[in-house]
Amino acid sequence: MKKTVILLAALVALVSCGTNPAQKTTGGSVEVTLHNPIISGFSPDPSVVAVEGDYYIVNSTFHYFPGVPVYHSRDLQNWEQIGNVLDRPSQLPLVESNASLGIYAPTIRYNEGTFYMITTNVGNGGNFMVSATNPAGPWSEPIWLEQQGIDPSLYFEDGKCYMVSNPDATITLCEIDPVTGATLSPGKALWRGTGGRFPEGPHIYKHDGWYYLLISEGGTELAHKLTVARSRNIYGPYEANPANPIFTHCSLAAQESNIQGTGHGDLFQAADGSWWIVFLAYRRYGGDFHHLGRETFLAPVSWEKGWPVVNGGQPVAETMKVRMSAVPEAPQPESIHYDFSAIGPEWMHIQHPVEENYAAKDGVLTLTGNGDGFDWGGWHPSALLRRQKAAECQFGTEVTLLENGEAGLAVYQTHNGHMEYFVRREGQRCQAVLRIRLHSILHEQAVATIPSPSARLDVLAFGDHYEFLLNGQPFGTIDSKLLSTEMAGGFTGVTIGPYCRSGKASFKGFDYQEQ
Ligand code: 6LW
Repeated sequence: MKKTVILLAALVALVSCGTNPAQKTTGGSVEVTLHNPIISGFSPDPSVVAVEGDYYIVNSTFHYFPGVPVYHSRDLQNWEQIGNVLDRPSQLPLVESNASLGIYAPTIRYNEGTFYMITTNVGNGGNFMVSATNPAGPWSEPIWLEQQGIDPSLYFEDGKCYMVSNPDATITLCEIDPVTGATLSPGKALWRGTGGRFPEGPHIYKHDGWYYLLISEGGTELAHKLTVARSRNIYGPYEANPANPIFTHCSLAAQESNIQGTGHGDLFQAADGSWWIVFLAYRRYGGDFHHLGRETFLAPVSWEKGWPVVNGGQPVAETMKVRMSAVPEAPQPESIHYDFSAIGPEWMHIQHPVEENYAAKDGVLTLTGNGDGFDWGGWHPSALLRRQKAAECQFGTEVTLLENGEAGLAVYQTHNGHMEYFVRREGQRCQAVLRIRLHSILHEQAVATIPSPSARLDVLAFGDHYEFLLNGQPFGTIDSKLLSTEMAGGFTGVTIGPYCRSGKASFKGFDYQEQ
């Protein structure tokens, strides 16, 4: 009788465990809810490395300084920015760089105690790599590499270091010296993909005695996809997976998804032996438009008949059930008041900052303008910009013009598409202005005379539009599609923050709150 009761209790426990929607346990792994993107906002071209339960992701940054953020996680869901790889001008020349030039896709790898990051600086030197013992930095000075093409990646094996990139739209491999960067073997053409345009983003992995070559094709827009080939020899010949593409949202199954442009991935094995991929995708708002940029997503990978399968062959979603060895904490919306006592690694500039134009003291940021705004040729605006990481959020500041000039908040996508919400002071005349630049159009959407050169400027961001508040009162509205990549171009995403184009201005902190 006693035995029956125990058995029954065990059965009830098992059944209730099995039906708990939040968490199911089998064979040492739990079913959890994964929230995508894992790194939101402008976070394209992710590459990942796993080192004993610590995971690091890097992203491309184009004309921004510092460049190539490094994010750390231990649970694959929550990622904290621990630094930037390229945080000194000597590592990152950005002469005349813009949102389509500069730092393209980086790769991060680890070998025998050293981290390596390899990438392309388009327009300022081409392919280079840097190294560090701590991924938070400092990273070395750049070593410039001979083999060109974009999206270089590294693969280490038996004391050798191989580099792949895509010169002449052909994935090409050579051996290099990781210390000097010297080329040690002639470039060997490996694969041109399955016929999609822009074969790029190559990575080499070894699994079960095969070398796998993962690439992206189709371009970084709607037709983006991941394809794979394999060989017993790193130099080839590579045979394409008959089931290519192994992942794309350019499909019937995913045509209604708000997540599109999936591609540019990097495979990795977690500490528990499970396989995953990080990749980029964008989320659409207000139709076929995206303004937050390409973001970093995660999906599980299985191996079937010797080939990697992403997410069981299914499209990904913003929340999805996956199996992990532990339940990660649900990510929390960010809510932060910056008093500028410290400038964290998330703050960026367009090209290199002119240091003497920035000062922070007692919770007040003071910016001095040098005439540069966000149009073409305004290469060094006095501006502190961070990623808008949520479609629905709110940000604001209190600005005071200390001299004649223009200063306020920037909502910046590219030199061709940006908004400024600012105070203009000209002698006794002070105005609040909401202005948008879209290619050849420069439009002042709202202008109001204000009694003093101070104003509280707040922006409420919704998926498809922005609303602007002047001293707490509605001031204007602008569609976010006008700042979308489809309209404004570039490879980036919206960044926001205080700026001063001319004169001198003080900012009483900066608030950023996600919904
Ligand atoms: C990047 C290329 C790509 O280097 O876009 O989506 C380019 N993939 O791989 C710029 O991000």
